[in-house]
Amino acid sequence: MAHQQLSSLSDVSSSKEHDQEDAIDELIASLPISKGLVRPVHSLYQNFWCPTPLLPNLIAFQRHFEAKDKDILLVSHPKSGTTWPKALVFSVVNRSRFGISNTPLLSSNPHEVVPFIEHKPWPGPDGMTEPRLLATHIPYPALPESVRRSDCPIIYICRNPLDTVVSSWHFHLQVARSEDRPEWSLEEHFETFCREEIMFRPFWDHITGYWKESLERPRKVLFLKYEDLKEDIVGQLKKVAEFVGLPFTEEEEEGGVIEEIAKMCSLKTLQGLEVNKSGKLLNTILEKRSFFRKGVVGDWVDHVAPSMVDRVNSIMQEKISPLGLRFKTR
Ligand code: PAP
Repeated sequence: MAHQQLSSLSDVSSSKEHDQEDAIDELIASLPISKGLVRPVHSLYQNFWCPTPLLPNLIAFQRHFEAKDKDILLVSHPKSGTTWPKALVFSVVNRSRFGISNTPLLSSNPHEVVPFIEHKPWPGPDGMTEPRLLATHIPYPALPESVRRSDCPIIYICRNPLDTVVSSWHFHLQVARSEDRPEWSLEEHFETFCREEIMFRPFWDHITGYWKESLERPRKVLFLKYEDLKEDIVGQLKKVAEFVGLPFTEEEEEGGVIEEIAKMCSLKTLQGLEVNKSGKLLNTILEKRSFFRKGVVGDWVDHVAPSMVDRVNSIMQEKISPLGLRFKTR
């Protein structure tokens, strides 16, 4: 009898799940779509363009994720150098569990150690060791309610938009080659970027959403720039450690722990590890090595035409300068 009741209960809950899945499929099918070069299909969902195949995971995350105050969320716009802070934040947060000789970064790619929530079928973060360290490209207004309401810290990383375009072009060309899709020029890529109908865009709304929140709630959102990490990695690591409530002790500082973390997470070290030289990330078509390229600030100078620079500068003048946010693009 009890067994019968249980199985009818589980029938009810699985039929509810089916109904919910059907409702999500219907919702996705009703969204405006854009087809283009970079990824075959994007859908306009809650005012941002999302690669359509990621939407079921993303919506499940929005609906079911219950943030804990101890969670840490790492957010970025794609190709802002996210791989680097994933390794850095993981090392800072877990430094009492792992040293440089046994860090999981030696045997796993940073994207495996700190997963993107939208790449993981739900239940995403179940069974993760606390504090749970998660990443996403979702814009601020679309984060799950529980993330915005709770005290869980958010670390946002952004990068000079011109370097981001160049990095993104190289990355997506590699993906296209691996799928035997035709290639496209940087000029075409730039135009696609300006049209904004791809990859968690509009870009400027993404950045300013987190920037404004970091000004209003500095204990909730830490806004980092890739260029600042390059310029002063030790200072930035101290900032991150304080922000997540785990400041480096004097002993650690004197013992060179910060420099050790910086070296372990450097492009040179991570790129040189066997684990990052071949193979694909779980559940994706993405080559692990494609996340490591040059990592140079100002790489755009060798690629981008003056007309593109002028166009980006005038957009920045309008959209971000009034908010006190600047990138060096001259
Ligand atoms: P994602 O948004 O798909 O996660 P993301 O890591 O943001 O990718 O972008 C990769 C960029 O970060 C590459 O920049 P580039 O194309 O200009 O070279 C990559 O080289 C850079 N990168 C990856 N790991 C590091 C690191 N440890 N230090 C510095 N830069 C890094």
